Amino acid sequence: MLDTIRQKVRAGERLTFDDGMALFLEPDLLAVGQLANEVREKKHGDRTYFNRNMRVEVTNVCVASCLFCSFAKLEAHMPGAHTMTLEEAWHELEVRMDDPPTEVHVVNGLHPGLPFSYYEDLLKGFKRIKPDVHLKCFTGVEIHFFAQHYGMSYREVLERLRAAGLDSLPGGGAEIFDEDVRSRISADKATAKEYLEVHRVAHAMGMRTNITMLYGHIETFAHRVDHILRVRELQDETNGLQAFIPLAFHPDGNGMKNLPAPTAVDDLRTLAVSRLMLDNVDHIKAYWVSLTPDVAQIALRFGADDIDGTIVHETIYKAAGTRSPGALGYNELVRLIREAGRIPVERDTLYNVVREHPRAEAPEAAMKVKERNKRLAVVQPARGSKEVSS
Ligand code: V47
Repeated sequence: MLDTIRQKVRAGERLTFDDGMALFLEPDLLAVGQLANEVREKKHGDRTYFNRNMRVEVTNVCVASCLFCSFAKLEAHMPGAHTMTLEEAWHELEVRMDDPPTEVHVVNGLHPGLPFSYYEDLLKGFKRIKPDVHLKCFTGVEIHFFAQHYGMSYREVLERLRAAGLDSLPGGGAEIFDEDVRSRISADKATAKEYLEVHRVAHAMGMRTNITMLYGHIETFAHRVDHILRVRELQDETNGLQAFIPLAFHPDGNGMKNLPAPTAVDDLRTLAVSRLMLDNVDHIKAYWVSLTPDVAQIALRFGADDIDGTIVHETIYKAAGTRSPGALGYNELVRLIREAGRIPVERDTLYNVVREHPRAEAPEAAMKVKERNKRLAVVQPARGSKEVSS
């Protein structure tokens, strides 16, 4: 079966639902990865994208009770519930103006007690501080909630937010589109149809968006393939998607805490299958916060061409028990990508190149090992310590 799929991919033929299933069931993970890598290299060569971004989660108060969420609090008075004042939210950007991000990414709970002007003022304030910052804010689920809660159409919500400074939508809230799974893990928020319609409207207005997929909980491979195909269908229609982002489920502190987290093999396979199925989406993102930097680095050989950014202050995955650090420095991201044998390309949110770094040269890397061993010999002369050979 893999041979047939390989031929189809090389001939530029589109893969079917059955092909997607076969890729998920193929025991030879490396063969699947290699095929995805071929497609990735055809599209992007060694180039690997990242950006200088920061996350702000202004409120975790949320009327929805998603089974996978460890972040939300149902009511504002509950312990651990927080909502930033506008000044607190703006301060997050103000304190980073020495080394400013090019993107602010905002994701929130669905707070029932804030006026719509809070969100408009939030965006205006960020732009006042840094007029050229890209505001990638509010998931399709949040936009649907705003429309319902404040009595507007999706287009009206998006137009008002765009007038206040919104530039694009992040991909959160997609979870799994299959209606049965969705009704079990997140029954009380935008349906798959509504979520996709928000993205359709945003694209019609010329806004770019991302879409995610939350995998590794109660869904099956068939649900994942179905999800990916719905993304492909929307992209055929609108061509407004920039990146697809598979998100690995983290079980700590939520309603599915008894489930094991997906393994690295599952992570790499899911990224590879996404790359192979989504022939019309330019970028597959290996979100290092969800995967850990180590797995994200390997993912750059399994179809992924983007690793997300510096992040700075993430709370959703922290609450769900991620082993990833809360932030990665710019140089750490560059090193991570270089050591994977790729070329680090700093991008802005719309994938315009900000800076392309040179690739690592093998002799240089070897020299570094020798240099480090010399230093180790100096700082660790302790009894019983072993020589590190280079
Ligand atoms: O919508 C919540 C997911 C999303 C858990 O657009 C969880 O560039 C795993 O949307 N385990 C928010 N996942 C993050 C997000 C995102 C991330 C990176 C890049 C982009 C982008 C968007 O996180 C939520 C939800 O699907 N999530 N809880 C959990 N326990």
